Amino acid sequence: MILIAERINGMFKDVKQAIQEKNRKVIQDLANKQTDAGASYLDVNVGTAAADQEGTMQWLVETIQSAKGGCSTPLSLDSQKPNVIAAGLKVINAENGVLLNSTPLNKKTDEEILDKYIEMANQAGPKACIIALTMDKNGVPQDTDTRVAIAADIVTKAMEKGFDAQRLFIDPIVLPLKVPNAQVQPGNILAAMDQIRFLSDPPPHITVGLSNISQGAAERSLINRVFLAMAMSHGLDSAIADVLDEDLMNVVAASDMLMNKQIYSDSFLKVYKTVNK
Ligand code: THG
Repeated sequence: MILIAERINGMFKDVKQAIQEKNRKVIQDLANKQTDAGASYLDVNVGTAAADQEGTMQWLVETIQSAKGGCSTPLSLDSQKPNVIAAGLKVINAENGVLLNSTPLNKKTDEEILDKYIEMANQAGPKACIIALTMDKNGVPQDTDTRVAIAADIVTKAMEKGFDAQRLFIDPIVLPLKVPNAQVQPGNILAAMDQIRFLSDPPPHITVGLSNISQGAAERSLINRVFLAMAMSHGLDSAIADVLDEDLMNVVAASDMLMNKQIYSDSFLKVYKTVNK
């Protein structure tokens, strides 16, 4: 499972405050803690903390990279603005890879946005990957078929540009459950995953913003981890998630084992932690 750690996001109060006060320690502690917990990537999202999003993205990237011990966990630059991603890429060390998160297929104000992300990924090196949302100029689809149709257009566009599907993460977009009429969405998303995994061979990766599903809800961790287990059986091989939630990480380990991705042993939880360090 490719885990993208969610905590360095200006949406969180402590991170927002750290950005405003230029408090490097808060950010560096989160980078180190999430790395120790087994993160494959650290998501970096400036949120709404500062007017200067480009400068904030650069400050976050530089702060993380200069963490004690030199944090070398690859970053996931998270913005729907190509200029903010480009700013981050200017100062990043992408040797170990980088994720460009997250572009829609197209936007009313930017028909070519996916092309721009593909171009930036190509410039960032052969290990650079993209997370593309099943979203277009009409917004976020609510049904299975539109999600799959947009995913197909994303895969087609990548192929036309010679961008390997294995460098592509498709995100069918998880919305909060606690919204009127939203309870049909998890089922629609799972059904979309069943089709997205067969759009190409080898297939694109499939990822989601897992914590979206429980925003505003009770029993958040329980909802997150049950949906994660369900989604993993429908082809999810990546998630932007709270890697500091140990119960969630145990579900990842057990699901990988049940999906035959990790060999069974009585100590499979311990082994998973060691292997993914
Ligand atoms: N897809 C992709 N990228 C994404 C998302 C996605 N990036 C951002 C987001 N969605 C995933 N990350 C988070 C991070 C935090 C929360 C949800 C998703 C979250 N935050 C608390 C809240 O809103 O209740 C913050 C509260 C606090 O300050 O503690 O739930 O879908 N590609």
